[in-house]
Amino acid sequence: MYTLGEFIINNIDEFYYSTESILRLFSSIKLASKAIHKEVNKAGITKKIIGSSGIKNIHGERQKKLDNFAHKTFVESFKSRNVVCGIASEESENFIVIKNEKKDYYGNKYIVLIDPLDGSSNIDVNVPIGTIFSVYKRKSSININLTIDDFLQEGIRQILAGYVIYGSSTILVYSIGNGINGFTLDPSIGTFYLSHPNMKFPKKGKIYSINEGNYDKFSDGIKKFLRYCQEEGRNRPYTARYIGSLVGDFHRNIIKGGIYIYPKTATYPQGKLRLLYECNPIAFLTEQAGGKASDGKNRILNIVPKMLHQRTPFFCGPKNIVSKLEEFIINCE
Ligand code: AHM
Ligand code: MG
Repeated sequence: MYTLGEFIINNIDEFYYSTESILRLFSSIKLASKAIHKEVNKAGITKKIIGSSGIKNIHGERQKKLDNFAHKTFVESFKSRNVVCGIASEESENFIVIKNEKKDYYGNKYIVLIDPLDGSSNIDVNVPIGTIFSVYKRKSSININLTIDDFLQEGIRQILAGYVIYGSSTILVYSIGNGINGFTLDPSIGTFYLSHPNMKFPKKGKIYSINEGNYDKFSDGIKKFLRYCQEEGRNRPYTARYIGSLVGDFHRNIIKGGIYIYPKTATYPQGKLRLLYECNPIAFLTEQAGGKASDGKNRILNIVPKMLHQRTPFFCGPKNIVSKLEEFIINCE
């Protein structure tokens, strides 16, 4: 059974960029996710980590202690490995610049965008939560200051994307653009082992995942699509499953076959989810797993971002179901 480290080394030729860089990037991701795993697993027995931090984040949402812990842990972990020059996080209004103290050859060429703790509303109730990460090569030259343009890159330019789900077990799923693979943490020795090789969306998905409590706020296209999911038909009705954390819903849907839907609503006219650190990495994984990710009309990975915390409607899952949803949206305009 491969460990994550062995798997990376055995597949290193498929990483277009330097070997040293990917090892440093993964060293940061593994360490931070194990620290979060540890905190999540003792959340029930210590008040230190559950509940609100007492402050609101930049989106006006009440920040949980674990959001804050996860943000700080990832930032520190990337900082100490001299591979990343800038981090944008859901929990920070502006991007964070990281200086390469050692000024070594590897020279911190990479940009990380991260949702450190996705599904915050599930923290206190022992339901799966996750971390989502996305990595790019910086656009600007290494000798000048980072700019916002280094972060506003189309999703298609991601060189590494993935998530960690903290559920009944902790699983890290990633892609460097040659398929996607999942690794389960053995907490007794702190090692991730390959458990989900070459993950692909099943062709015949039967699940739809949406917050139907917002039904009255959906467009006619979405309402008609939901009706379609619920009708008798070929491979239908579908079944509804919604956790309320993108990572948890996506992880189930890729294994069992299903579509995740977060459309525009009256409350969120641009959609709720963030393009850069939620939708793009999940869209990258979706495509690598043979699926499709769309904002209803456009491929998510082709959207040119204008703002760090930009929102978008988001639909991802097996190609045929996502295409069907797009038909309903376009026909109802
Ligand atoms: P978060 O990153 O602040 O936790 O929020 C993002 C989450 C997604 O993971 C999830 O699918 C969605 O927001 C749930 O929203 P809602 O409660 O409106 O259904
Ligand atoms: Mg999130």
